[in-house]
Amino acid sequence: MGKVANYLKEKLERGEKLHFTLIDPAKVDDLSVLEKLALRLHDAGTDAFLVGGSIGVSPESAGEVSTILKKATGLPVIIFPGNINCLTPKADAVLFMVLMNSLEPYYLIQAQVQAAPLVKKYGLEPLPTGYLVVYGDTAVAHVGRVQPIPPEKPEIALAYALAAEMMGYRFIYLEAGSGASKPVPETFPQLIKKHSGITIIVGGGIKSPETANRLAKAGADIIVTGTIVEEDIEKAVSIIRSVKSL
Ligand code: 1GP
Repeated sequence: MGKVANYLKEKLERGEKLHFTLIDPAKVDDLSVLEKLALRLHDAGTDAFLVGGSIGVSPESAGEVSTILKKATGLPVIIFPGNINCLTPKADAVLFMVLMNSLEPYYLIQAQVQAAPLVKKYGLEPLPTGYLVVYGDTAVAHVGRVQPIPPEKPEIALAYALAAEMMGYRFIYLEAGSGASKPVPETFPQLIKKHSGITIIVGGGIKSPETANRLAKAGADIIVTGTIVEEDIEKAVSIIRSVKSL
């Protein structure tokens, strides 16, 4: 197991709930403020940074952002790839993902085939992840040609999570979509936690400590927030603190 996987595993085994901060390089207008922002998030207790986005990320911008985050905080920087253009040797690891409910072969296998030689060349640690996009009305759903999961059918999400686990993925990422109007239903992590041992990441549309806490208590092991960092840093800090206090 690689360094980042070990870091996460040790924390999870201690019973900690984890928080990841997502930084989309396409939305960083001013790199000079990023260091201060990163320190603030680090001091609040975020456990790692995800770097990536669906649209407009270049390897250069992902590299610049990763370098600043790593240097400022020493926390792991994990690429969260919208596509292969997000890959950079400046990060530590990559969520090596399959968009499980995509209808598009590119997101099921071809992107991974394109990415694999680069991941190896860059020395990025792959974190095998099943990625499940729940709602149909978000950028990631549009770009990824997603077949949405009916919110009142947690058993479908469970079936995907079990398939992910049986195929050897270490993580299932339940995604509402960045900036989604609502987070994923709590019943999804609840049912998956009850019936499988896979590590559950939940993100998208989380804008309050209460929502983050509810999802973590329902079974999410790792909470991801992105948009709130851009919109309201104080709120982002309070979300991180509340997750880390569980
Ligand atoms: C998106 O899950 C992440 O991929 C975070 O979503 O930007 O809505 O916090 P938000």
